[in-house]
Amino acid sequence: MFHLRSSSQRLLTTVSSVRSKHTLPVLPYAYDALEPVISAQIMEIHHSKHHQAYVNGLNAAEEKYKEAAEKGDVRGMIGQHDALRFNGGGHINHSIFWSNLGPIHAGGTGQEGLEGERDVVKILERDYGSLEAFQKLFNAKSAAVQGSGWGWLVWSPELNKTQIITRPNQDPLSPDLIPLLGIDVWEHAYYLQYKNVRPEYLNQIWKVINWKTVAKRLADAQQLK
Ligand code: MN3
Repeated sequence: MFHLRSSSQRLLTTVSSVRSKHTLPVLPYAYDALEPVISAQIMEIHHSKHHQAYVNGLNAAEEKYKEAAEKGDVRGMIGQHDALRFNGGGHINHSIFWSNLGPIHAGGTGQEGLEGERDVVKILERDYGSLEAFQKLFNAKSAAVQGSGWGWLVWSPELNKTQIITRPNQDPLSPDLIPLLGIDVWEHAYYLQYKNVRPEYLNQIWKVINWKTVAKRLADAQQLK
């Protein structure tokens, strides 16, 4: 009886830890689908190596955090915070990034895709004056990120407007901001193709922004009010 109990408990623990493991999301398009803006080589390495590493790191950090918590080891728990921030942020950020991109010819991307999303256009014109002014400011802020980081268009429920903000490294957005569009400005996102010219990567990437996903995020965010 004791053995049965303990093995079924062990099984439950195993099942729950398997269930909580994070996994690499499947891309909704092929690695070469964003060419010529982002090469297949960049996409494959970025998704299957870099993002996978964040997923693995997050799972490992969660496991260590859980072990420390079970032992009541508060210092051990605190010791995992940097790894959780980096790998957890990396997993969250990249998952949003992939969904924000789409093939040029699939519809919904680029300038045409943006102009087709009237609610997004209305908000961007209200908050920045014009679409051109929005993209110019977004690119300038994102190009100016020192080292590695992200550029974001977010919805602030508190201010009832959008904001363009940048985050260093893999720092996730603060929980009071809702991400609408994120662009990875780590060198691994563009270096094999654009070398050191981050501004050109930023000029080109608008051609593969999937505005349908931005519009959906904006609509969901505004419903939270
Ligand atoms: Mn990246």
